[in-house]
Amino acid sequence: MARVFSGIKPTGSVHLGNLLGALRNWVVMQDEADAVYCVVDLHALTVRHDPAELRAATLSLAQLLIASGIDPERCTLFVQGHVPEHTECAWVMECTASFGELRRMTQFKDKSEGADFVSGGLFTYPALQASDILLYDTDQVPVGEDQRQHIELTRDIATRFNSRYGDTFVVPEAVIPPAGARIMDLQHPENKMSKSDDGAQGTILLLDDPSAIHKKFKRAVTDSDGEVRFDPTLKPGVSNLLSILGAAIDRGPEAAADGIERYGDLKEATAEAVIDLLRPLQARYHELAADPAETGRLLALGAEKARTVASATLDRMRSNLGLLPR
Ligand code: ATP
Ligand code: LTN
Repeated sequence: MARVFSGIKPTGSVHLGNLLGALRNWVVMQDEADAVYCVVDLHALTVRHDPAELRAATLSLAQLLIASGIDPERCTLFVQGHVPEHTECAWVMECTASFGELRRMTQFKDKSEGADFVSGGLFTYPALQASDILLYDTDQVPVGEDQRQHIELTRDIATRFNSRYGDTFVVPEAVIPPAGARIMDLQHPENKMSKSDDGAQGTILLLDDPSAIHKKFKRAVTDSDGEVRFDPTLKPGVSNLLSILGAAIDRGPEAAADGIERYGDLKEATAEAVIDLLRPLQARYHELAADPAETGRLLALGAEKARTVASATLDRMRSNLGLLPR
């Protein structure tokens, strides 16, 4: 069975784009592959953060993943900081990547430009990400388009390491969903729905209550021609609503338009479908949130499973590198 690995950062609130574009796919993959999913808390340290917020966001993200259908029994779900092999391997990844490769990463350029403090960790971030992936003999990495460059670098690091020190790592592939899997902002349908616009009217958060969801859809930007039709280029706002409605009721965006003639009805139908989609998820989340010790137990089991795989890869890596056995 193919090994799948993906990670999500505990920064900002999880939104409908994350669910429809990534998490739903993670849920499907846990039955089709040997799936390993990680809340990458160490990656959240590359920029200034508030410790209490990080602690709460890490726990809450793990609970949201479980509430979305990620089942710790059917996959491995863990927190990056619980598996020290990641940081040990990351040093070797840093020594295998070149300065020039790390400097060319567009995420580093975007996040460092104009920032008043740029940490060394922001620069070496992709080396830690490579260690996340390579420690698990990963075949496939489901990610968004924005992560393509980091996965390419991971492949280059694995290939270089293997040719210098002998076959050690599996060279992974990125699995990027088709363009249709991009959910756009309800107020600015030319931009993707994003965590960075936390609380904004254009972003539906997974924990929004029904009245907030109704309000946000009611105010969603459409256009002035009045025709309900799927055409992302000419009608980005209406098409985004149709994509969301279609995804929520498991139909294509064109089929979702069937029988809907007015924009008001489209917004209402989409809001209702999203509320129905999120209702069981929110109920499960609130149950889990009431018992943090249970989530802690599940994450500890996940970390144990993860360590078994990661430590075997690390031993292989250490031995091939010429480090004395310990
Ligand atoms: P930020 O807004 O801070 O860039 P993000 O919302 O993109 O964050 P990530 O943690 O980078 O969130 O991404 C988690 C996963 O969700 C990734 O696989 C990403 O491709 C996917 N994703 C994020 N936004 C969308 C969206 N609008 N539509 C579809 N998938 C999305
Ligand atoms: N950099 C990714 C998060 C991430 C990740 C990973 C994704 C960290 N480690 C390993 C896939 C595999 C992001 O910003 N979305």
